[in-house]
Amino acid sequence: MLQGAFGETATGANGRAAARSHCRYHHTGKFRLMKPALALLAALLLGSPLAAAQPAPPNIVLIMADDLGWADLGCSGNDFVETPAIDRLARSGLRFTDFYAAGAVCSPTRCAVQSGQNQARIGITAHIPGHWRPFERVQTPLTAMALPLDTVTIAETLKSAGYRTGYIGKWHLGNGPEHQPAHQGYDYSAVVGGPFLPGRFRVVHGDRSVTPGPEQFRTDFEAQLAEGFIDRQQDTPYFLMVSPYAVHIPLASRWELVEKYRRKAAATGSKLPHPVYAAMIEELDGLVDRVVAAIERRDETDRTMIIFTSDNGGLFRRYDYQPDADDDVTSNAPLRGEKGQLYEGGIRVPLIVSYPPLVPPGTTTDAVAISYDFHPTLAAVAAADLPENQTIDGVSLLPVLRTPDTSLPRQAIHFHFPHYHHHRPASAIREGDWKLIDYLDNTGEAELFNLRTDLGETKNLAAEKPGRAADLKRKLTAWRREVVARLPVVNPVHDPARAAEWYSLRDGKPVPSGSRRRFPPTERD
Ligand SMILES: [Ca+2]
Repeated sequence: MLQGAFGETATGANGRAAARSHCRYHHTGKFRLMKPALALLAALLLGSPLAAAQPAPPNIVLIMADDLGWADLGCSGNDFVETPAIDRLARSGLRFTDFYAAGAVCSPTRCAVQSGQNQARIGITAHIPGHWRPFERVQTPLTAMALPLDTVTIAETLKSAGYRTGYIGKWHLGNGPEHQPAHQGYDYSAVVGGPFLPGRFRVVHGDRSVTPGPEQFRTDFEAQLAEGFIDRQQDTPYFLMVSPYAVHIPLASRWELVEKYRRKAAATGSKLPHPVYAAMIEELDGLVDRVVAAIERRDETDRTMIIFTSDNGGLFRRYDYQPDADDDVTSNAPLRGEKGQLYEGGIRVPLIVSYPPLVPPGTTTDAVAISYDFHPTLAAVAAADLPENQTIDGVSLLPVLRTPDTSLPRQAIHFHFPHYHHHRPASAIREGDWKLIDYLDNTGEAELFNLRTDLGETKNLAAEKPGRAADLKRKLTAWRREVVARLPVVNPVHDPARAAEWYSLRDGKPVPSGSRRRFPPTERD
């Protein structure tokens, strides 16, 4: 019944706003819904109790972990880490099996979440400021160094519908004070910077009135900030984005938890994930637990949509691969590859959505969805208008949230990562079960995979199915032209012997990765 009630948003107290929002989808041709008059008629036929039960636009809490892989959770089949709160969240809602981070690294995905656009349009194609390898085959484009202030963010869209907005944790969409969440539609912000151990992090932008305790770890501090924001809310619906730094390197966690996973690794013979990484995931689970509990204490579970996801796939090892700098981190098996690659392991990530009045509990979906869908989805949930003058590449996932086996009206999703970072510059397209990775390093190489029969991307079918490969390459090329994607150019000083050398974009000097020391993994090290 409740599900049906939400289905009639075009008729209740928020009827006009919802109808406007739906019409906008209709105009863009992305979405076909009942016209408002028909919706009204349908509601009349269904009777007034439904209309009366219409829920108000819910609070929305979006938790986006950093570098958490697709296979790093209990609910996605990992039997080494313990994630009871996240697993409970999955049981209370819908888990996506085919959800993609729009980028293979941080900033591009964050750009897509905020804007509702594929980040290739904006030019945030690498983590800010990006890697620079001057002697590789191609010179790669610079990434944009901040999310432009005229981009309408998801916070600005929700504010226009009366939401109060908050941002906590890592931002990574511009370093200057003028590019922080406070200037991108967030009423409250506490941007945290620094690694995980006590005394090494603090609020760097926004609410500096809260300071970490002397023995407090970063993830716990971010949980405290999130609880504080939720506890302070009044009757206005709110949107809170919590973006903890966990489980990014440098790996560090509480000694007791690390010891627990070291013992577990010894007892089970488990090699991956790394015990410190497993402890960090459990800390992240604790953050989710505290956020859910804060909502439950206010008796607002039925009025709050909780979303949990990650900004890119899991990491094998740090980029410079220094022995002892950071040991092997995780595996994304059965997926191939890792963060920084367009193989599934770099981009396929967890997504869980819980919202009892709308989302059927304990369900999964294989609907193909991507980070730039959040903006139009949350706009639809909040009955907010999408920006007038900003292309929205995403589609609303609302039909899937309501009915998980619904298919979405979209042909393909696209990735553009023209950088050297764990792999070669490339773009990719997924259309149905097929995926093409098109390398942009002047080799003309492409890989074609069928994800239904070969989830692990073990068999490149490009030579076997040249027609399919050519068709997808043509579509991907057309898409790159449409979004004016920045491309690498041939490097006149290409030197294979020096290709792996890495220079800093900050000071133009070689990165002294050979002298990198390992961070202490616990407070006792
Ligand atoms: Ca990341």
